[in-house]
Amino acid sequence: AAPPDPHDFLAVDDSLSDEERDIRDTVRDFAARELRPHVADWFEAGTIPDPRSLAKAFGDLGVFGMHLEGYGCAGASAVEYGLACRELEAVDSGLRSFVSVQGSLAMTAIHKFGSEEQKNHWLPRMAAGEAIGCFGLTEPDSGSDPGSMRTRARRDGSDWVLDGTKMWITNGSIADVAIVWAATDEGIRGFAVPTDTPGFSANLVHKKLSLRASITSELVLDGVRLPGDALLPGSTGLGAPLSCLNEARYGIVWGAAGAARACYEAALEYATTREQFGRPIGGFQLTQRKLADMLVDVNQAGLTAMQIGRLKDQGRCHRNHVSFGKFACVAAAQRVASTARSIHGANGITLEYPVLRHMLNLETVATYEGTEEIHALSLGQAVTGISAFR
Ligand code: TGC
Ligand code: FAD
Repeated sequence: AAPPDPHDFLAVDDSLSDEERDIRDTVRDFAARELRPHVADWFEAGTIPDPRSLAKAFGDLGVFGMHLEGYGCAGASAVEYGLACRELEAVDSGLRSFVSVQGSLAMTAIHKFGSEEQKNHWLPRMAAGEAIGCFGLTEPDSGSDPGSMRTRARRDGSDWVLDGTKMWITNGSIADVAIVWAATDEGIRGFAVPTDTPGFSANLVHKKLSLRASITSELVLDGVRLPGDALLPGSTGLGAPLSCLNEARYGIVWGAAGAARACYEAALEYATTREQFGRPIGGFQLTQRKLADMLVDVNQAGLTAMQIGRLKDQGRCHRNHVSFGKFACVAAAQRVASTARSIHGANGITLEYPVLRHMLNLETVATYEGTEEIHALSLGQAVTGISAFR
């Protein structure tokens, strides 16, 4: 047998079909051309300077809602969508987040629970990147326990009136439509809220040290009056938003594998070119141990993502598989990013190299879409049958 390729040690990508390989390469080329040259500046600036153009570019690339069928969406397989997330997050978690929130959260909510009119109105424009969506579940006092939300929607004649505050909402300040989850007399329901509705406002979150190439906002709903048809009719109960989260968490499984790979690649390159004591630092036993540890984490994360993707394409992916992947791959990526940063010495703390940027971003990735602890408890429940939550 041929010796393993240091860049795909377990030859995971050998199992890709021609179509899957094409999507991987198309997104990888786009990311190398359009994203990687700018992302350190965006991170330093703490924003995406021209999010409308970026949305249009993602729309042209075909990654918004690419796993959805119809309404201008590509109808791609789960593995194809995963590969796109992997290649985007290899550049920056914030860029994968942009795609996750648009496609896996906002568009998925409309696709799963919206009326035919809502789907026709929003999805083609969102797929094309001409309209931007956000997904408001978290509140200042309601994060891991979204069932405790205080945002209320009450009926007033045929209208609905929404009051409350959502917090930490990706793309909230630039969205055309906010998918807002609110408690009603009938339980938790979802609403498609056009962001120009009177009473709706969004405030940027400043001073983030993580996910800086991403826009994060507070949403304020102050007597927002909506016509009856703003309700997503199929959304009933907390299971509705949680089922959208499964889709975004699935993308994170792959994305984290991408961030891990990018940090390992950077460390391997650095270790073989940086010299101290008259030899490459990659020749020292301690550095080789670090590279071996990273190699294992990167390949195990890649395999985990691929297996969960194959299960999903076979219709066999349970939400506990997704929790397994989010828990395992994000933790692996955090270990790899931290080790990669150490191999880079002082250079590792700058934005000239990607490693600390990834390491900081991964703090968010470990927090959103269910914290590490929440997924650990979901796995504990899955194997014991006992819930530790309540
Ligand atoms: P629990 O009683 O367990 O469940 C309530 C109902 O929901 C159902 N369910 C799910 N359905 C689909 N998928 C899932 N993953 C589901 N988990 C639960 C469940 O069967 C039940 O249905 P029914 O019909 O019996 O009523 O609910 P709980 O209140 O005890 O909470 C469970 C817990 C803690 C696992 C859940 O609340 C949770 O996942 N918390 C974490 C919250 C979270 O992940 N928030 C993310 C906000 S969005 C975000 O972060 C976007 S960042 C995106 C980016 O930028 O990439
Ligand atoms: P808390 O729930 O208060 O948790 C604090 C700590 O307590 C954590 O360590 C947690 O694991 C632990 N904890 C809580 N409950 C338990 C328990 N039962 N057992 C053990 N430990 C526990 N939300 C959206 O709705 N839409 C978005 O677009 C979005 N984008 C985000 C973007 C960024 C940059 C960030 C940072 C967050 C975003 N979020 C978004 C919010 C995110 O989903 C929440 O931050 C996350 O769900 C955790 O909630 P919390 O921050 O309130 O932490």
